[in-house]
Amino acid sequence: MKFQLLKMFFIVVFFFFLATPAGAVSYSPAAGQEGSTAIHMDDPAFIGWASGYESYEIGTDLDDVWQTPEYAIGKASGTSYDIVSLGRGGRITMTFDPPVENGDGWDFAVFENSFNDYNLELAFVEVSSNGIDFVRFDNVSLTPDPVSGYGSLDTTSINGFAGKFRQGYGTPFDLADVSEKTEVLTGFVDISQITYVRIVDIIGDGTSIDSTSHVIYDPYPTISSAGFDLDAIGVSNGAPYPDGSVIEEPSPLPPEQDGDAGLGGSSGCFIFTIY
Ligand SMILES: [Ca+2]
Ligand SMILES: [Ca+2]
Ligand SMILES: [Ca+2]
Repeated sequence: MKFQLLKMFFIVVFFFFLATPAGAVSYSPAAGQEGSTAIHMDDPAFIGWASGYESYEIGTDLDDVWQTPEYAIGKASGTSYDIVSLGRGGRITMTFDPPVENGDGWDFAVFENSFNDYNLELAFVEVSSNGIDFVRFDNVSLTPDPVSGYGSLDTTSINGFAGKFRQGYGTPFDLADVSEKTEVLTGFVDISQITYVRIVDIIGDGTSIDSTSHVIYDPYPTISSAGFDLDAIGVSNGAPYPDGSVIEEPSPLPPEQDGDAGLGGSSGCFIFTIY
């Protein structure tokens, strides 16, 4: 009898853990799905687009045909070709005249050219009001394993990166999310007049980490147009997220690896690992 009770107890415990997966964190799903924060390029909230660029630093594995930064100026095209590729590990700084302002809600949205909802190339997003001091949006990647060049990402496992959604749909960013960063609090970055947005390609082979020290995976290796493909950056200066969208940021679990990678979790405090 005692043994039966014990057995029952362990069965209950087993199913409890089965029903409560360790990584029960879910971010905005793909464009078109319920709860998605994806913003369509024809959304009336857009009042302007990037007006220029500077500091186009080309990464590796990038053919000449994809190296035209002018394709990222102006309205999003939603196509595969009206883009500038960054190359593996490349970056570009887009400029804004007039500046992007921190209004109520999301303030700008970044468009990539992915032709589906899962073969997604990711980039860090950084903003500046003087072109010298940049602050990066916090980001989370809970993708558990390396992803091949034609592999898939789960949109609900990534947050705070450009490139979350397929072509024609922008990933929105709210400048209020960086309002507590040191660069902003000390006045080096003024989120009421952002004139530079820098897009930094993430090399998804396991060498990049997110704000909470998780390893970031994205399709790797890719060739000829490697890296993030920027179609456009649209400006709203504050607009509501789509009805019913999931905008609160769930607290990710700290990374499972041990060691000295840094502090994580929901503290908002993190340490960059120097390689
Ligand atoms: Ca805002
Ligand atoms: Ca690419
Ligand atoms: Ca474009």
